[in-house]
Amino acid sequence: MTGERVVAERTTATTALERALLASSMNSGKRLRPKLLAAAARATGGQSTDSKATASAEAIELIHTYSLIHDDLPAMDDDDLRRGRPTLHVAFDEATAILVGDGLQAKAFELIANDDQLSAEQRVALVQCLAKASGFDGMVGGQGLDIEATEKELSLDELKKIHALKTGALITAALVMGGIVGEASASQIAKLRLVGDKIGLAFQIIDDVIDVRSDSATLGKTAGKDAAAGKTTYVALMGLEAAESAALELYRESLSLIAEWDENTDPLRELLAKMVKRDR
Ligand code: GRG
Repeated sequence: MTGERVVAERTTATTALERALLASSMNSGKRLRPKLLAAAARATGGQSTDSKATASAEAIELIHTYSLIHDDLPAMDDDDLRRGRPTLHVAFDEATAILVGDGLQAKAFELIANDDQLSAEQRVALVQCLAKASGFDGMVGGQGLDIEATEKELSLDELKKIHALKTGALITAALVMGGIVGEASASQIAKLRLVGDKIGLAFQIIDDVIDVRSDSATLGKTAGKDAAAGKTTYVALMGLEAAESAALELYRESLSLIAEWDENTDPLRELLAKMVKRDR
């Protein structure tokens, strides 16, 4: 899905930047955020909304992909393996990786602004939601706190705050954006936001669990990285089993928020389950 359209706009990848863009889009990512967005659009707008979700779904995956490319840079997490392949700055170089990330971010907002399947009001609301969730009040803010917290002992509340911003904000945005596409009511949007907050936290806790339990080949990224880098994790604070139970409890709470919603919500329910029952 994502990236192919961005790449297809270019007939040939002639420059290093275009080749790196192509490489960044051909990956084994789980496409979780676009799937969540599409599922929330279906849950609130029914099947007829499916095609309307395409551009916003692509846009949020572009933001996520940019964040991973920049997170892997030597100045941040300094990693050489992502989605089972060498990270972009290793395969190409740092300048190219920075530029691909910058370009993907701008492209995300262009896709939404140009989406003629949606009203002007919907496009503005989507841009507002995605910009807030990915910027200083969301993912970028969380990444900043995370960098500051390295080698410091954090409390559970401090850890939750970092992850609510760094990981959770974009997951919540995916659900709210789906609601905007599906023309959800204010009360449905409020529920989607709560579902996102709970499942975003559960997703991050499970990330810490599988980081300990799994290996680099299964994860497609370096296993055990956070603990080795002196970062506080849920597993370190709570223990493996308690962390897993906490994630499952958050998952159940998220499901109960949408228990009364009709069968158009089934794809969303299935996705929420996959977010906590996973090995990569
Ligand atoms: C560089 C501004 C900036 C932010 C980086 C996303 C992020 C913030 C850092 C990634 C570090 C990390 C491993 C966070 C844990 C949760 C997470 C976002 C995992 C990656 O998401 P998945 O599992 O990845 O959906 P795929 O590859 O499947 O798309």
